[in-house]
Amino acid sequence: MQKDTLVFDLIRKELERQRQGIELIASENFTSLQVMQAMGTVPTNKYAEGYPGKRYYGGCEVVDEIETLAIERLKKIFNCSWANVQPHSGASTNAAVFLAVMKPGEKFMGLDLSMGGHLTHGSPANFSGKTYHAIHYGVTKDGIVDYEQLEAKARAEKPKMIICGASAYSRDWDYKRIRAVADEVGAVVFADIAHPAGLIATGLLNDPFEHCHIVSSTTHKTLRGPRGGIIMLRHDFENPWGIKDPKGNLRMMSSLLDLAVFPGSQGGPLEHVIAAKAIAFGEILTEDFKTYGKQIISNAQAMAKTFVNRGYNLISGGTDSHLMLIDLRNKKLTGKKAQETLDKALITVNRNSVPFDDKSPFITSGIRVGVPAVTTRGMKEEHMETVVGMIDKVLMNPDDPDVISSVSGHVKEFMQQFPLYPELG
Ligand code: DSN
Repeated sequence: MQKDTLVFDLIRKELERQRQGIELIASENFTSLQVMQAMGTVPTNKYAEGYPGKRYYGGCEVVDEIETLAIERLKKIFNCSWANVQPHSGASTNAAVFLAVMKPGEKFMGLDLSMGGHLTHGSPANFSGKTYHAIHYGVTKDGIVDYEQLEAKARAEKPKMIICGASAYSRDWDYKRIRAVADEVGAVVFADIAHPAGLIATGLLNDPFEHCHIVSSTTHKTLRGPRGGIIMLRHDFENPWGIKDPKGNLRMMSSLLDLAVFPGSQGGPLEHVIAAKAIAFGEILTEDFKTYGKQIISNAQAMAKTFVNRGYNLISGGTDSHLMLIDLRNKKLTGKKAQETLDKALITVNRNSVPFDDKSPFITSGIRVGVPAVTTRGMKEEHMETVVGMIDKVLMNPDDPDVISSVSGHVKEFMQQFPLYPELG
């Protein structure tokens, strides 16, 4: 068969884009070569609806071994008793958790999208906000989760589920405090750790599993695996909320969640991606990954300090994790303008609403900046100063093509010291 050069040329072009630029999107990372290689392999040809040992198709004995390996490694990372590695993405992961726990129209609570939350935590544009009754908590003027508001709303509204977790929030979570109020009102606590999972895996942030009933994550952010999702329970439990499966039977929480992934919301699992997840989970269990996690935190701290020293307004004043949210209003810039201008200089960030934003989500007043990808490229604390220096130069001269072109030249030269996939030639 003739090689589809059109597509492969575009893939090559994307490789060059990733190599040349400074990748600061907080949710992105660069997997190892073996994780990528596994994704392009033969399990993609296999249907395997069901779970290891309980499939609806023949010929599943090998993918059973792959999936079991992924599950066992994941359980070891987070010291869990049960895990599901089949969700195709973060959004489908969360859809399955909703399906397992909630009936349409029931009430739940999550961090407001405009305050750093995620679409699947109750945005009116998302299945979570359309199918269920979403109420929200926010952050204080200081940019910290407003736990008092969360508690007051939980007591007044008695939601069935409280979600902790965010997409654009730089501080650690007080899971214990959320569990305490959830116990008072009889709510399920669901932690979506898609962003900080790699830092939790390495013990660098609070452990949500100690206090949350259900934990989900993506696998492609700080966990540095393939694009996908996972759901975990530290301890399986008979659900005290009387939640029943579609046939009306009371079940253990693990069983409700398994049913909600398949057949509840997905069909055939992506076993080639699960193979890549197994490889990534193996990498996470190494000492090298612990070093990586520590370097992420050191780099984020160094970057945050440099931004603050240059007069940037960081929401909450800094970060505990891998990302920071910057309010650009004192710099007379919108998030949109900043993102587009930085793109021209080969520096990739995303515009982001900041708490109490007066601009639309399409324009925004802020940008979100994260260091997992540049840390994978090998950057250390001292490089953060160079990177912030380049960002500052662009943002202070957003309409000067000469400055932008000089910075993009500098970026290309600077990034040559951090090779990406040299094996790919
Ligand atoms: N889109 C992801 C992020 O950038 O945080 C969340 O799903």
